Amino acid sequence: MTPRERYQQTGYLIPLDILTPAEVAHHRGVFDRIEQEMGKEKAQFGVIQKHLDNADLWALASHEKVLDAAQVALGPDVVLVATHFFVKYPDMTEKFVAWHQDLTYWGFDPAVAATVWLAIDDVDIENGCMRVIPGSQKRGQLPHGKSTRPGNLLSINQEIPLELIDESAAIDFPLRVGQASLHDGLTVHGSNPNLSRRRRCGMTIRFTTPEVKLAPDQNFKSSWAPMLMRGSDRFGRTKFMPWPTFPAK
Ligand SMILES: O=C(O)CCC(=O)C(=O)O
Repeated sequence: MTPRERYQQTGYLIPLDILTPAEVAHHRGVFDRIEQEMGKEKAQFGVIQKHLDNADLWALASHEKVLDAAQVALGPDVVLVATHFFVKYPDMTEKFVAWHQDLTYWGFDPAVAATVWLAIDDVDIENGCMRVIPGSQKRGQLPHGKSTRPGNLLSINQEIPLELIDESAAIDFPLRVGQASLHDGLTVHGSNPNLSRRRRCGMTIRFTTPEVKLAPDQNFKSSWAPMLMRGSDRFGRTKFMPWPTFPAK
């Protein structure tokens, strides 16, 4: 089975080796600096679209291997729309991510998207790595309500009603720093609290295709930043932003 066939069957691929050890060493301090400037409370869910003005985050969002992964999911023409960090700190043990499907509130037409989840720290069951329900993308869009459990990191506290999910089928997504997973925008996923003494940080890099008409995002309350990263646009539905430029270091 090809990686694309596996992705289409399961709704995900894991693990993908993205960063070399030298790249990991270079990027190790990048999020730490953002966290210091912003504070942990904000950094856990508030680092949104920073690849537009941070050269190091742009290097990650536009990394050749990240784009290769996006093409496995979406085909030759890929559009970067957003980046966002999910961070769970060891001293904030109630924080979790409720079961959800990314596309629910995105207003994409057609509903096509894929996310590369790049591990900024080592992530495992103990520190609350991501979990997915294999094959759940085939169920299409599921209803979402509000979680009654305190600590949901999702922006509008969304959650798929638990009676619609078979949690016993969930697969854990452990990764080493610099590795990534790839998941479909309709794959049901979430994550448990961080019960370790270690931070759990991941960068989501979100992609779609030029065919998709983008509505204003109802979720992050910030705009999509569509950029054509690979391939071409045969549809003319989206006004792409130019790639950001940064002064040479
Ligand atoms: O990092 C997590 O636990 C959840 C990530 C997530 O919901 C996403 O990548 O869409």
